Amino acid sequence: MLRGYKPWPEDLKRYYKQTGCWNGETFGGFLEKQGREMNDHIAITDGSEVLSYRELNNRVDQLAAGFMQMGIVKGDRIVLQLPNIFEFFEVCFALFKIGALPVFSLPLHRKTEISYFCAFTEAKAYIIPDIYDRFDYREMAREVKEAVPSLEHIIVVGDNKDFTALSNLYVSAIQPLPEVQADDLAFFQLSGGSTGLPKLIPRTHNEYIYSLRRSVEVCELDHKTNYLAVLPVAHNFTMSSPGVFGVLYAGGKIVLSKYPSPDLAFPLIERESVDFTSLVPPLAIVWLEARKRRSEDLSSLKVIQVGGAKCSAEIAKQIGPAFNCKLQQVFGMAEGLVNYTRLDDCDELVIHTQGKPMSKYDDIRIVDEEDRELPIGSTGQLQAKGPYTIIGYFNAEEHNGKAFTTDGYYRTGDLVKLTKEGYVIVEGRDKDQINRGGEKIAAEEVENYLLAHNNILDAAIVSMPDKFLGERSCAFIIQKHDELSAKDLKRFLQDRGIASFKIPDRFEFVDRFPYTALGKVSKKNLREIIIEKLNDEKKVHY
Ligand code: OOB
Repeated sequence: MLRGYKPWPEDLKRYYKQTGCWNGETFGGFLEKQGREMNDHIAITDGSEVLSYRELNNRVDQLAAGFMQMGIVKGDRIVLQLPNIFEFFEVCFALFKIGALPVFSLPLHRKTEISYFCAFTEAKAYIIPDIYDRFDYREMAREVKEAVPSLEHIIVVGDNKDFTALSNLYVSAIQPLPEVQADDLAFFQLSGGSTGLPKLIPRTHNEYIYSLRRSVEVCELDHKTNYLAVLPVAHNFTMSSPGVFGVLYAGGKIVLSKYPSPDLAFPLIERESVDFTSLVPPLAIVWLEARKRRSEDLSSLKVIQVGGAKCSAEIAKQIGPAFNCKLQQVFGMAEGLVNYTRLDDCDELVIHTQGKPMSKYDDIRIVDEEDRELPIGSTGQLQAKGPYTIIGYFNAEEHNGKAFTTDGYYRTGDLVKLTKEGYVIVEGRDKDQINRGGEKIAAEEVENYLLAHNNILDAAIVSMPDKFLGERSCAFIIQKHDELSAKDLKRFLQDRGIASFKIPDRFEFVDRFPYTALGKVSKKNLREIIIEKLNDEKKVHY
């Protein structure tokens, strides 16, 4: 058993098996089955090349053998940082088949985050593209390798320079592969986080495949589904709600778009008869605008999902009519619980709520600050437990004590209320996080990076409202000497190597912070200060 991983207790395991939620399938097992049953049906395309289910399964077997030959064994952690390309799937399923554990980082993560993921999970390998979005991942990998000597292999998709080429790892398949059980860990995802560095989310085959199966049912996917992946496939939304893994589970076709822009996505929708896709709210706004001036035939679209951040009713209203399809709101979290509006829901629910839990085994409650349950209709913190909601982060015992209640509920940090139909309306948040158009920023993480600057005495980061992204981030800074500029600090953070979305959009230099009665920095007051400032600036502007 991996140190730091707290397995599910036996009574819950038994319960979720008895209820049929956990059905004993593994990722390797279901791909194997699809390889046989779906055969020549296309599993993945990028609009020019295609891979059938049989080919995908064969290539996965070859790669699994290659990984084993290089010494990767069951239980090894492998940090994966791949964009929306075929190899993402081949690598994932090859690792699943041998029981090695991908750690899913995002293409925007940089050396600080990646070094931490590699060191924290004691990863044996790190898998990257050569260049993506004008960024050379091999250069970053060199620095990561220096910082994490335990890392044995850097594997590159494309031009490998002096690292291992993924293309050389497809060798003759060997059988039998190591035995992988449905209760085994399958991979790690990252939490959006609110304290310090992102926490790692451990996932077993059983629990995650249940969420796929249920998502496929709720979203009505089948082998005729053509799903367009425009957001990063390594994110939980695009991966499993129902996402690319859901599509493979249903036997449908994944259409990969490297970028979400309409220039790329709209022609793919037309060419591949895409009927289902997932967007974050800012992207929905971009697509709505593009729809007015572009001429592609998008009539194949049946469902557009919007999630990751609150979609305003104003935007939600426009999507169905503009694309002549259904809108589905998705309110989920990498830790588990996913809420969907249903495809036959009335407009009122689809436009004004964020859906209801996907499973009847999801157990949710709304509580006050003392964890006392509130009546329907009151706003409070959402807590959740269930067959695919984790019971603890990896190797984070102290944090787990705060993030989960003693009776096993995950504290989502979201402030919500329930409608009489049991649908969730997201009203706000009581976690120290900024949701920048779906990308999550843990305030404390970025504050700590800033505090490493020798001219910064204190830093506090809050959200500020933004018409397009919903929220942007604003850093309040107390400096030691009066000499810093926003530009200096942006450069400082960039040089440190962190994901660009975490770099504050705005810096405010102040002499002191407002404090609460308990002596903590009052982020509420800081948010009010910046809102007032933004309003004043607007007035000056007009
Ligand atoms: C998804 O997952 P994460 O882990 O990146 O972020 C989870 C958090 C939630 O706790 C909530 O604060 C926010 O993102 N959120 C939403 C939302 N969907 C997510 N807030 C308001 N409205 C929504 N529709 O973001 C995620 C995972 C699976 C499916 C969909 C989204």
